[in-house]
Amino acid sequence: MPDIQRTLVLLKPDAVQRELVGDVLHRFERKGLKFIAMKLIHLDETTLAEHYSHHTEKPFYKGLVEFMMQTPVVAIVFEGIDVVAEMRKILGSTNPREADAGTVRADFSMDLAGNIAHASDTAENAQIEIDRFFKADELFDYKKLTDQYHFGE
Ligand code: FUP
Repeated sequence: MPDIQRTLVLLKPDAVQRELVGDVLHRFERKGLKFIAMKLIHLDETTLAEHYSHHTEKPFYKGLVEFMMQTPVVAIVFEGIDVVAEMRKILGSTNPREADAGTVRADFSMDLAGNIAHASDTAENAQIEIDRFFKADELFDYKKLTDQYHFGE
């Protein structure tokens, strides 16, 4: 049985300011990934302290939080086979200068904080992050007619 997962993506303020939202979203769409929720959110310090709880003691934390509050971010939930790992593969390594060519971060960025997008690292964390940013009735259930071309029968 295929492992149907969900993952949470945030297109960060650098993507918004640099007018890259459409380009990045286009890459996800061309891969056949299915979004089931999408909205703008202006993050606050409380939400970011939860989201980056593994970084609160780090020297870069304050700058990271200020950066993440510069503009609204585009929050998206994707659903599909192995979508957690697939999304992280498309984005590439956290540091854009170490990311493989062809990935979003390698192709669009040189900056560690401004690395275009966040994506959940495990299915378990994805569920926590989705609950953090979305209400249940903001997630949609629909059939994508192109699934047969992307995933076979
Ligand atoms: P990721 O799971 O790829 O989002 O990576 P991390 O959770 O390790 O990092 C979260 C954010 O902190 C990244 F967007 C980049 C930023 N960061 C820095 O700004 N400086 C660092 O030294 C490490 C991470």
